[in-house]
Amino acid sequence: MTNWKEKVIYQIWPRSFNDSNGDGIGDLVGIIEKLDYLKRLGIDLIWLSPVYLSSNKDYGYDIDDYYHINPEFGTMEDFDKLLEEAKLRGIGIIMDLVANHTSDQHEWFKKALDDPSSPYRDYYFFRKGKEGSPPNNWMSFFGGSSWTYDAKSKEYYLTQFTPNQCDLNWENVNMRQGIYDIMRFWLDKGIAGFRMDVINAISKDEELRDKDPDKKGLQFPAELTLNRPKTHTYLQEMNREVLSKYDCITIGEGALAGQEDVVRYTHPDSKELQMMFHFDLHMLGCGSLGRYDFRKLYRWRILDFKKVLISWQTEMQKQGGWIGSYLSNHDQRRQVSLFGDDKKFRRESAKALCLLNFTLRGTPFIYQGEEIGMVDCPLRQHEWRDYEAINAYEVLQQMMHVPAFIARSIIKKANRDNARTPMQWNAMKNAGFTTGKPWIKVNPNYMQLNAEDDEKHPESILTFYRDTIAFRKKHPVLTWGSFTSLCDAHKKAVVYIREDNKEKLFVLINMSNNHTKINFKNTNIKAPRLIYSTHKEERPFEEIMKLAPFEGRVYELN
Ligand code: ISL
Ligand code: CA
Repeated sequence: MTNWKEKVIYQIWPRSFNDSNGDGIGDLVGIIEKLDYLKRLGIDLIWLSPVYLSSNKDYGYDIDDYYHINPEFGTMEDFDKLLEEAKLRGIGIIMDLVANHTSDQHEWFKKALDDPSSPYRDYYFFRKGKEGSPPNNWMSFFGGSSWTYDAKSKEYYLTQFTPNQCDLNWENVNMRQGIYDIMRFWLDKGIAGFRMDVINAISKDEELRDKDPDKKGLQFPAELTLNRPKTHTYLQEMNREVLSKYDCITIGEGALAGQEDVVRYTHPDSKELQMMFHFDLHMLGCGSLGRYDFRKLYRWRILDFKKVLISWQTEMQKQGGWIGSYLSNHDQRRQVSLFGDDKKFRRESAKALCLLNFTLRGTPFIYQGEEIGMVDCPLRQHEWRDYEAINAYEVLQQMMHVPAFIARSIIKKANRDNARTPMQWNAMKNAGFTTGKPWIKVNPNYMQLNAEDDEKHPESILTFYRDTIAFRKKHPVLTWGSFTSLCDAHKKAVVYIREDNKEKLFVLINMSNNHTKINFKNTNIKAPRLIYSTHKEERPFEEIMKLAPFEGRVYELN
């Protein structure tokens, strides 16, 4: 069996990766064209955000048919070719399994809607309303009610994301078998495994009770819809019936999953999943309702970031859990803009964040464009494409009475589109992404910020990613070794030791845009040897260590 934990994974959000036929939309042939680029980078696996037939209200996460490729992306032949070409280069393909919901155009849902007595009705959650209102007070992930009304049957159905993403009822055994069939179909084709979309949301409170019934208005029902006990039962069944029959990787997306939850999902004894993403680093600065919760948006400090990071590292190690380690993806702002400095220290901070992600305990993920230090692309209102952003603009004004100009500025900052603008390949028109009209704006900074330039420069961010991937692979201690945090109270730098019985590596990363000092007098850290760093100048160890803005170093301890 493959040891998937030691792999390096690159996420492709296909729509914005590379367009091969000039229609302005990235596609599978476009990905094939870039496989050599990915091979040079040194990654092992590609996680492909959904490429199935989709209604595209949530760009691929609202699936009409799991057995067909979205024609905008190509054909099943293109997919098979991608799989084969990737394999020739030693790269595996991870598919996105969206099993919490289907789109309202999926045949299951169409049958369910057409005929209330159809067996498919129970594949979803159809309920009568309460006094002219939805069945309960649940608020959707994207704002507004979680229920969508069907005028024909006068019933509501549960839609926890967009109104066309209909939540599946995992209580229904035939539905579950239907999902397992889909999984077998793709695994039999030879894919490497699945990233599972909001997999911790598949079981809901049996009675679909109101959240905090005494409170007025909609409430986000976290405890009633996330990490429910039965989620584990279903995942164990899925593992028994499907996953255990294949040598495949499994990564769950744990929307708002806590440490105890992630341990249960990923502990080998649970026989559920191998690894899980958590959201806690990205929730920093957000209100409890997420990125657009303007009432509680706050400024976070490096110490807050460290606290979350260290606690996850230590707890997963102590309790035997395993995370997918990531700083950005298609749902989050660009990591340099969010955690680093996208102006003066763009290069330095991109490298520092890379070094951090690749020296932690957990399996590292890279999101397309991260490896060249892409930054948020501020978009004007008519350039927004994401449903969540467009909807939140209305919700903020109508339900929360925020003036339009403030709503706009909140959206502009946190919009998922920030990280969905096209990959910047070169300095040619549209950053070399397409010869046609791109479906979403290209960040105008592509003349100075693109992969082709970075490939030429030994000091570039891209070169640093390559070197860092190679560095991680050369030092298995970075995957398997223990994690011990030092200098917890230091306000700027993250400092830790990774150790196994062969090696002891000492990592220091300045997370700030200021110079900083760390005092190692009176510690037993003496004369370690520098083996890797973000800054190329010779940096001997000193008892009072001085780090430049976003400087990171790795020493070997005796
Ligand atoms: O981005 C978010 C909202 O601000 C997250 O809460 C997000 O909805 C959550 O991470 C679940 O994400 C996944 O499922 C969604 C889809 O829109 C995201 O792109 C996907 O990663 C629904 O399928
Ligand atoms: Ca195309």
